[in-house]
Formats: sequence, C-alpha cells, structure tokens
Amino acid sequence: MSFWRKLIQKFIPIAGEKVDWEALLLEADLGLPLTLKIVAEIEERGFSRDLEKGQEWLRGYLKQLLVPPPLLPVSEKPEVILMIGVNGSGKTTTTAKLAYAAQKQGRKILFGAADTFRAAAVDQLQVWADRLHVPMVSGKPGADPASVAYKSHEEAVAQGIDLLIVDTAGRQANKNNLLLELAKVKRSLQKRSAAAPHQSWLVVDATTGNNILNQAREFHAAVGLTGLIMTKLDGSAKGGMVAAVREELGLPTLYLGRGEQPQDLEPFDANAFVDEFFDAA
Ligand SMILES: Nc1nc2c(ncn2[C@@H]2O[C@H](COP(=O)(O)OP(=O)(O)O)[C@@H](O)[C@H]2O)c(=O)[nH]1
Ligand SMILES: [Mg+2]
Repeated sequence: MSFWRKLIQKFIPIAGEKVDWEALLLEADLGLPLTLKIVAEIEERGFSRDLEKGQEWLRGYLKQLLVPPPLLPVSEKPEVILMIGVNGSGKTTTTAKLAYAAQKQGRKILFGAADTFRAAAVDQLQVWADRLHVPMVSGKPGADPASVAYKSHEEAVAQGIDLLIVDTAGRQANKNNLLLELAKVKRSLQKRSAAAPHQSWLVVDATTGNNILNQAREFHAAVGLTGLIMTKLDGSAKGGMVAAVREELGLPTLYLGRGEQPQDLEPFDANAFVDEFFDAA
C-alpha cells in the first residue's frame, strides 16, 4: 500500500467533516512552509472537506513543481560533479552509481576521494573504483580534501577524463568545519576551471524525513548546490521532502537511489514519482 494511502486511513475524515490537511501533509514529509502553502491553496479552492478533489489538485500541483530542468551537456573536459551530504546519506554509493551510468554512455570517469576524514571512506570508494575499473585519486588519511580535489582535476585533465566525480566527507570535528571544508574543496576546483564544479549535488537519505530540509538549507547556503539526489527510496520512506526543498530553495531532485548496487539509480521522473507517492501498490 502506498505511504499516502496508509496516511489517509489514519486521517480518514468523517463524511462532510474538514480534512486535517495540515497533519496529513506534515506526515507526508512535505515540511511546514510548503504544507501551509498547500493548505491555504486547498482552502481557497474549496477542497477543505473534499479529500478526493484536494488530492487530485495536489497531484497536479506536485507534478508541476517537481519537473527537473534538463541536465545540459558540459562542453569542457572533465565535467566535475561534487558529491555533498551528511554521513551515511549515500554519497559514496551514489558516486559509484553515477559512474556506472556514465560508463554505459561510453564516458571515461575518474574518482576524487576527498573524504579524507575517515580512512575507511577512501577504502570504500576504492572498492567501487576497482569493481568498476575507474581510476581514483586519493590522499592520505587526514590529507587536505581541497588538495585531493585539485589533484584529481589535474589527473583528470592528464588522462583525458570526461567526468570527474569528487566524493566528500559528511563528518568533521564540527559542522561548521565541514561546511568550511566543502567550500574550500569547491574553491580549489574553481582554481582549476572557473566553471567547475559543474554540479554540486546534495545526497540525502529519504528515511531521515524532515531533517532533509534543514540539511539542504545549510549546505546550500554554505556551498551553493545545483540539485538533490534522494537515496533509500527502496524502503518505506515517503520522499515528500523533495517537494519541500524544491519549493523553498528551488533545488531540483535529479536522481533517486533505490538500492545498494550500481544499477539502483534512476533519473528523477516527476510524473512517476508523484503517482507512486499517491498510488503505489
Ligand atoms: N537500501 C539502500 N541503501 C543505500 C542506498 N544508497 C546507499 N545505501 C547504503 O547506505 C549506507 C551508507 O552509504 P554510503 O554511500 O557509504 O554513504 P556516505 O557516508 O554518504 O558516503 C551504505 O550501507 C549503502 O550501501 C539506497 O539507495 N538504498
Ligand atoms: Mg562516503
């Protein structure tokens, strides 16, 4: 049963009574600002007591809101993607998934292992690099992530790489340090090419619910993001946060992760996502 259907059963209104849209939408992880906006729209349209009509209007609204802009091809080589997100959100796994998809398009990829905070992080990416036969540039544990990123770009140019994916840490001594570190990584890539990184993608774990909006606000303010990737949608997670983030920050969701294997990544399709949100069996 779709998450939404379960929710409706919980909030099922007695015929003719007002639907508690606010509680319903908050439970669906739409976040407070977007929830209040939708509730106002539903009232204005006279759907306060009509779950069916309100739901159909909301379906159309979300579909329109969530359409991602096209990913334009980058003319310079390498295209650089910077992977950002809290620990455990799925950055490293998604790095591998993106590489797998790009390989299928015949592109040459290089990994920059800029999560130097934990030795195990470099090892984890190395395992993917070996499995996918992707070259990787890394530093010693504790090395400056910005210099690893810089070197990885140098190496990418030397090897004629099409796509450089720079994986970063999600944890630091404190959050402020992490944000400063990420900003520095970005600046070091910009020293190599004014247009790099072409993408700064925030990877979020769908199961962390409402916290995603806070993460997006903070990382976007500190680093400047260009999009979102939501992972772990293979479980029972709701995913409503993609709408909250799009509405407030204008950040599109570009991919969904649905498993731990390289092929478990799909480009975000607003229609399919919203229909699944409401109807999935
Ligand atoms: N079920 C599921 N697990 C995932 C997904 N993406 C990542 N994971 C798992 O989540 C854990 C943390 O992922 P990792 O890539 O190491 O996160 P990072 O700390 O952000 O680099 C690992 O056990 C991954 O296998 C996903 O889409 N679905
Ligand atoms: Mg990692």
